[in-house]
Amino acid sequence: MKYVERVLKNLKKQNPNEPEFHQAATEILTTLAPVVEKHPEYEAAGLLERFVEPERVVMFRVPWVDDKGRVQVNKGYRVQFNSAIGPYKGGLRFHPSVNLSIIKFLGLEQILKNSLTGLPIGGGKGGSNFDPKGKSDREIMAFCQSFMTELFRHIGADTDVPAGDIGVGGREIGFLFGQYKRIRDEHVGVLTGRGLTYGGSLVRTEATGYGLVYITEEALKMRGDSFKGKTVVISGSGNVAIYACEKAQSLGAKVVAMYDSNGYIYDANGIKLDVIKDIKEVRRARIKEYANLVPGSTYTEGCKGIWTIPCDIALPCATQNEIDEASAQTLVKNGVKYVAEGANMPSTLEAIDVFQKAGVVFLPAKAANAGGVATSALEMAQSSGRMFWSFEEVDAKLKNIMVNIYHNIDNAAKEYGYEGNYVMGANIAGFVKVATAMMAHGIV
Ligand code: NDP
Ligand code: 2IT
Repeated sequence: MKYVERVLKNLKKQNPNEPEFHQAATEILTTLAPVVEKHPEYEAAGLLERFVEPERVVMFRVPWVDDKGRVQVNKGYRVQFNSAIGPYKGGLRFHPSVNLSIIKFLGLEQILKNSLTGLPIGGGKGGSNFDPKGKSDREIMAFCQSFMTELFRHIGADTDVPAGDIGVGGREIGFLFGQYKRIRDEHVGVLTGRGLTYGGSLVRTEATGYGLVYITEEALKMRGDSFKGKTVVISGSGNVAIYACEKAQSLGAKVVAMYDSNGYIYDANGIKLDVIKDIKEVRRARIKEYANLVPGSTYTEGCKGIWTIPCDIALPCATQNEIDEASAQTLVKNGVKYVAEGANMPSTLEAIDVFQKAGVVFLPAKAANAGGVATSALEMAQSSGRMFWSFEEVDAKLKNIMVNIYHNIDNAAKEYGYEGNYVMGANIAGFVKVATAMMAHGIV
């Protein structure tokens, strides 16, 4: 049996009941076969076995008291996956669906994503099955303080630097940072996505969505095309979706649909983003309200239908496995030309296959959404240097990073004989740097 197949088989056997982790590992390992064939020393060094095993997994109890005085208990996780090229770096997700499999898939992806940014950051991810929906600010604070009361001993500005993800935005990072600072008595860059008054970076809020559009713009440009006049469908209406919409609109695209976990809105005239921002960022309400506020728009219960809306460009920006094989087929039938993943692993393996066979330009998450973590690394650089860069400066660096990622994955795909296959290109380009560092470190 070939090396990658053996490692994958063992991984499934040793980590049963972790379907998301299996899915991410399958996608990654199957594309690395040509690399490990070229480098037999990797197998001799057990490199892949080490690559798929987290360096450390921390799981802990998070007790807190709700507004009715009842004790609640959640599960907390931090997976410190790989520190070969830098301190562990990756977001925290607060969502009721969170479990070890989901945090491990996100952590594995994060290793290669962070490598692609070209910056010195290793891979990690964490979170909790805590559901922030409907909670008061005091309940959010109580939960975040309890979460950090355990997490603080495992993280540090040069050890592990968490950030936001689903359910974790500026408010949560503020509470988490406040508690870390209180316990450790250190005002350091231990979290990114901090507020601008306490060490945060300009553009971090916009970075993932803007970066997604920058890399897609480069892919369009290399084909003599642009966002101008394109019809775009964006799933989700959170941090990534909102700023992807903002940048796509500024480049002349028409975004016609978005959703939250209850259903989607369709606005043939182009989505009014100020209305979405007010509903989602200010009032933390449901997207359904958009249809009452904007004449001519419609709301449909359920998420999946969004992929039946014809578009030139689809930007899935909500969650894993939101595009299955049937949705991919519908998108292709309706003429989609570009799919760029803002969310992590939003397309199933079968959906990716449909896009690639149909010749759709498919930009996988670890390349397409790397702008968020790249700007986190820029925040870390500013913290270390005790500096504060202008919006224009950070935005220009972000754009440059995304353009470089596009060409790196394009070149890696070509070098290995898979031109235009950006899943291959991203996995290979991301892996080679990590593998080289791991080899240099010996068996650790
Ligand atoms: P937010 O919490 O800000 O927004 C998440 C959005 O996705 C909301 O609209 C939410 O709807 C929707 N959503 C979440 N879970 C589901 C679900 N199970 N079914 C349907 N809709 C769902 O998160 P972000 O925008 O930060 O993250 C979105 C995606 O982007 C995630 O996959 C994340 O891992 C990825 N990502 C985020 C980065 C960042 O910097 N924030 C960086 C790189 C990737 P509702 O409000 O109803 O729950
Ligand atoms: O998936 C991701 O890359 C993120 N949620 C951002 C991580 C970070 O450390 O900024």
